[in-house]
Amino acid sequence: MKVNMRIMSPKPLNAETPVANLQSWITSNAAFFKRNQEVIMTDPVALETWQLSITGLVEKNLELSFDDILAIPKIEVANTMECSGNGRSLLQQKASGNPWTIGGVGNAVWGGIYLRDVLARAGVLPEARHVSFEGMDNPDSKSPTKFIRSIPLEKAMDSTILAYEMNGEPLPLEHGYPLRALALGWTGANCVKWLGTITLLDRPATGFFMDKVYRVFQKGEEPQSGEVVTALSLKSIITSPELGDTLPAGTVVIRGAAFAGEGEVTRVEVSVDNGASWNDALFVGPHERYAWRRWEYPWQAAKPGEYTIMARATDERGTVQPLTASWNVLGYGNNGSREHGVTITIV
Ligand SMILES: Nc1nc2c(c(=O)[nH]1)N[C@H]1C(S)=C(S)[C@@H](COP(=O)(O)O)O[C@H]1N2
Ligand SMILES: [Mo]
Repeated sequence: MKVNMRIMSPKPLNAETPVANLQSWITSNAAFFKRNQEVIMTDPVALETWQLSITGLVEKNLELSFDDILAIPKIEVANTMECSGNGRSLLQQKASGNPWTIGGVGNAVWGGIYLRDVLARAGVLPEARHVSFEGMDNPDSKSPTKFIRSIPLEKAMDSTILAYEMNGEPLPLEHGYPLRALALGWTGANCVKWLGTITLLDRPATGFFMDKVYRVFQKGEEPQSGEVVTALSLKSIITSPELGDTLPAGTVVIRGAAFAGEGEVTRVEVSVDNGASWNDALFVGPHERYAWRRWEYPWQAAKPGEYTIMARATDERGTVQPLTASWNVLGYGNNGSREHGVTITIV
């Protein structure tokens, strides 16, 4: 099937998945959103010469070849990855950055190894607290530094993988070939592509991609004073019908996906009356720890008119997705039900 990615910038490539390709549990590699900050790798590196360096606060520096990586027990895990800025253009108040609608998210089955298996080989020194990832892509005029991001050691040891496969295929070039970090349940910014170096640190990494962006802050505040973006926010998206659709009265099956980052989506409800009443949706398809859950709700649309459909997810702790998102300068984590409302006409 031909994929009509919605290109927001061709260079570096920033493109979101069209709604038509958000209908399945697995998002195909071709349709998966692409988000790049820098001059992206245009030629795959030769696997024979490729090396992964593990350095910093380790007992011994390691250089792993691709064969060394393949020799470590393989795991496969379904994980929904979302760009921190997904949904930004749907915010009431403008926020700067790529104008994502709902397609800056996708679900894939990733094949690779646990990061802890690599770290154990290098031997983590007791002072180490953070794990920094550096990509092999190079800065462009807007990004003064290489793409370097760190995550806390706890996350690195518990639920972070190094992926070399995406949906059963070698990791595609634009998704980080040959190896990327994947902090399960966390936003894309924590999932460094074209991984070249892992450094153990006693504090978070610094630099442009740690201090100036991927932080939640308000106007007049220093970016660095804001919280670092980590896990995905509890959220549901409506994938069918689509905004502006005109449908005949009768049964309209409303479909979507809901995710909770490190949490578990336990309930999804749908409202077609501006939030006055909510109806339970049914879950369909797989239910896996870090993956979104598909849901559907058969709505009996009896009366012609204009309707705005909203969905809201609840997690295992009883937290309910907010009706309205909380705004921040860079527009991260938009998970408002209202902002994600889909207005259609019944005739
Ligand atoms: N090396 C490198 N890794 C990166 C980026 C990048 O620009 N360079 N962008 C990050 C961001 S912000 C996101 S949302 C995801 C996007 O991954 P994808 O293009 O595979 O969907 O990659 C992350 N990892
Ligand atoms: Mo992102």
